[in-house]
Amino acid sequence: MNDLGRLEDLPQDYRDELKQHNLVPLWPSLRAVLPPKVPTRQTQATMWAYQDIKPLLLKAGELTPIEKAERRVLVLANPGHGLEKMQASAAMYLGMQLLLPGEWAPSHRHTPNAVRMVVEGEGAYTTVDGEKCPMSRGDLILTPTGLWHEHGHDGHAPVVWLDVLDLPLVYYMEASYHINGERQQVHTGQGDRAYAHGGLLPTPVFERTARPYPMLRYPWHQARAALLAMAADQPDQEAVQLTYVNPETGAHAQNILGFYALMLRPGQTLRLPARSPACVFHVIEGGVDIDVPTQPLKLGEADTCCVPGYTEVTLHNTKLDQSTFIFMADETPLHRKLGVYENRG
Ligand code: 1HN
Repeated sequence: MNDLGRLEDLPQDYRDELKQHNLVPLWPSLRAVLPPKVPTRQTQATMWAYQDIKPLLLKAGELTPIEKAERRVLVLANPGHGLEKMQASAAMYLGMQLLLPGEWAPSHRHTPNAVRMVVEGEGAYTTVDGEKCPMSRGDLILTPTGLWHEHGHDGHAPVVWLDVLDLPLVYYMEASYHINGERQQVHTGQGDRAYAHGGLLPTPVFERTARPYPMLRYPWHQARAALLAMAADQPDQEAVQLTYVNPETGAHAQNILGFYALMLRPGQTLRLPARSPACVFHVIEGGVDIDVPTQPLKLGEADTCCVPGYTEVTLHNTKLDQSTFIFMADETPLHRKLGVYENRG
């Protein structure tokens, strides 16, 4: 590879004149923005243990009333990006949110898309676009771009969930903003009931405008049962994996990030190919050792990690007598839409 000219090779008066006119020479920076063969990634393989997060989150519950926080969240920040950037990867934001019994997180809507993966506790609910979505461990609840959402808690113990947003991307695009609203009127009709059975679509006899997000809550008991049925149906199948999709279109449930549930059989080792998007893993049940080139990550129940794109990942179920269930989030829909998606095998 030929060496390109450096900035220091240029006379200072020429550099000063360029600067005055808001001009920059490309060649000294060309290799930095276009490195050979593999992109430079700030995203580092990083793990957040729930046992570290939980006491600090409960402490936040004592220190900061919900009225002073609106959303009481500790952000899972990737040190490779700088903690103050509050990003897990280039396009993904992760946060652990605490809601205490009786608390209320008021209604708002915003341009970034969000999902919640419930980590612990019973009795909380999120109302999204007028649909009241109860929250139980492992449930996935969508709050897609522009839809009103608010959280309440009628139970007796703290509830914690993992928020996954495409905030870093939407913010980078200078398209991130919110609007506060009134408490929503709850209507009847629940997507997880209407679309409870694969292959069977609700069919109105009169034309109705298609809703872009017909299913807002994906109960864990349904996803878990589907994984177990798949595993039993195809005992030789290597990867027992589901994608959370829009049941009307079969496309990814949201536009920018992809969401999946993965089951590892007892003791199973599964190699995932190097793909361009970064990926988040969160253990719903069981335990997994995750091998990436930089360091091994050991995840127990409720632990979360992020790995950069273009990285081969090997998962090993550390439980010999039980299956491990993992929630995954990645940037696949975004990469595919932009035409930069790669699977390097
Ligand atoms: C948000 O609206 C929520 O509604 C959680 O619970 C986390 C992080 C950044 C921006 C908006 C929520 C968020 C957020």
